[in-house]
Amino acid sequence: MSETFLKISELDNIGIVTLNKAHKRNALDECAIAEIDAYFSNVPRHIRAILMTAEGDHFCAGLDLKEHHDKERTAVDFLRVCQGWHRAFDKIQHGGIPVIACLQGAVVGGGLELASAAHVRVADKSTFFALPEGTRGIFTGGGATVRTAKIISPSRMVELMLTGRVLDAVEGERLGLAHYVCNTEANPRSAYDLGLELARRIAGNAVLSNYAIVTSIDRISDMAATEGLFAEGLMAAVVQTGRDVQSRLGEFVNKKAYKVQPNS
Ligand code: 1HE
Repeated sequence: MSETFLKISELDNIGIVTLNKAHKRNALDECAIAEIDAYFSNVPRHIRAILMTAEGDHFCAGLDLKEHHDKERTAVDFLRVCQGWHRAFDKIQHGGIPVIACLQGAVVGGGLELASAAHVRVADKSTFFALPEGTRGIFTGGGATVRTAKIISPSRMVELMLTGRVLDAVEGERLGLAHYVCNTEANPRSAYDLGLELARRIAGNAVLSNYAIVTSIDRISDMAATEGLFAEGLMAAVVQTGRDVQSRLGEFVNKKAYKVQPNS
């Protein structure tokens, strides 16, 4: 039986998606992208958050360079490859279910493009980020010019690509590539443990709030202010009148809800 790229499991209502080709540093070939697309096209209805993890010392080494080398693709072939990545990663980002990525080791090239599609990135201190495409004579094709540039700014992405500079976990956190750095003195938990705790917490939010958060904020940021404010109002009108609202706000009104506090 041939090995699959993704290992899928569940913990209660959390989907756990594990990149499972550690011997190739989880490099992304055409089958890997097809499996990612298939899972995120059809997430089981009871899943409320997804934890994306990876086997081995490295999250993902990006495009399978051997496959690309061996296939001798034409420009049209590779345009189709890119469109496949764009489709799959768009389903991660805009599928309506929060995705928490647990990172370690290399998060490079297409691996960074994959991580950039997740909504929360929790990095082990071993994590390093890079866009080595320039040094390999190629270009990003899995959405970095849109997603990663939005996170770190186009100017920083240009500099990273031109120089091939490698950022460590803390530098990545400073730029927004990681939201948390783990396995440190200040935060001794593993990235997996913290990622799972965050996934559970997020899964406890109202489904419609999570849907609005992960599908509308990024899109609204691409709109002009007038359209953005209108879209925000529409989204809020749907969410604020949703099924869960009366009971959740009732808890606050009846002084049974938690209070927002520092360090929570
Ligand atoms: C691979 C790949 C890969 C490893 N494609 N096979 N990405 C890169 O430029 C990163 C390329 N990889 C590396 O720099 C290193 O492999 C790592 C820093 C990630 C890990 O180093 P290390 O020492 O742990 O592993 P290794 O010995 O380099 O690799 C182990 C095996 O994985 C080896 O295969 P083997 O058959 O000799 O055992 C490697 O060839 C294989 N491997 N990375 C194919 N990327 C849509 S466009 C996106 C554009 C990009 O993503 S460009 C960035 C590509």
